[in-house]
Amino acid sequence: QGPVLALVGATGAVGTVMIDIINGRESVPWGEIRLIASPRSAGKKITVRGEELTVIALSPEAFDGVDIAMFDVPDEVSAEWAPIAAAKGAVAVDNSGAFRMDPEVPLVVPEVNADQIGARPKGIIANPNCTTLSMMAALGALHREFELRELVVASYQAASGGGQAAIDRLYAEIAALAGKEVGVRAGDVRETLEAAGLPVSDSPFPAPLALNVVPWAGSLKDEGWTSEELKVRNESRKILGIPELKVSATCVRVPVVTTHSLAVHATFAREVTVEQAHKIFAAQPSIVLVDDPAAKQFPTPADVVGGDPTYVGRVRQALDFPNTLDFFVCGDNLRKGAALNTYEIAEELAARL
Ligand code: 2RA
Repeated sequence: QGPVLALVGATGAVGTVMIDIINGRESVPWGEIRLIASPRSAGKKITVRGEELTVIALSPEAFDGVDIAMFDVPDEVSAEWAPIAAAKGAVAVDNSGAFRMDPEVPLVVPEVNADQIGARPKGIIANPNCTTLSMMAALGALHREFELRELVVASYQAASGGGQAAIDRLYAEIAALAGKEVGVRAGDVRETLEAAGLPVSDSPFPAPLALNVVPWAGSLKDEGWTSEELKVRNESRKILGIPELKVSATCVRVPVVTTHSLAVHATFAREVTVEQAHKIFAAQPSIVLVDDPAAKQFPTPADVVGGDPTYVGRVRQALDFPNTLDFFVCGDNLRKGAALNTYEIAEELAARL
């Protein structure tokens, strides 16, 4: 009999992708899969690997006999319930922001720092934020060879990072603007949305997102930085094990439904050529290299959404910065950026139980 896996938040957006990932696996190591959600969703039936399962309500007893509990719930729910699951003997793998920077909680990307999985004094392992995660496979692979020193990134983040309401808003804005000649005069997109009953004051975004880009993701932190930008800095340092890594990030929301992209400018201790970087990316199973400038081949969110790998392209040696590469990555923020990485940690744990 294999280990018991619980999925907390089974009916949410990431939980749904998680079930899709479990259903897509050729084989799974689990003796039992238990679906847990808020009392509101309890009783719902969901088919997992051909078996109809009934969602049960979140309670301490729900964790009885559970070996690994994956949490895809808001921060405050994880903060309360992951320790309860751990106290019941489960390893909690948490996709919220509640524990990521806790020094007693490893922050894991299996292809970068799987060795950290064993040291979990609180019985909790954290999954990184999707923005950081989207570039970690690529940076981890390069860091192993060339020693990363400095990182400058601009993100191009999809609406779905903001949840279902954010996706709905983007579709509504696109529908309201379709066929109209807007985006040609300052404020005309905003005014057209307002006339269609979509004032920006009702939006999860602080500006129109359709026909626009919005240099804001997350919440305001000290000195004008956003929470997303600080996560990129702090989480990259922790995952890569470089506490002094110099990082500067600008996080931008773009009118893409799903798949985050990042323009990465990474400086290493040693010289790295495009050819060497290509070889390293090509050798990493979780990376797909799409990089043929002459044929205009590079990754875009529209071409890679729904996929598991990190897609890398536009790899260039910086002309004016020694030991520095510029490249572009795309990763599905709901899959590798959230559900898939959490599940890969659970699989890694199952192999060690
Ligand atoms: C976002 N990274 O894209 C966040 C989601 N966790 O908004």
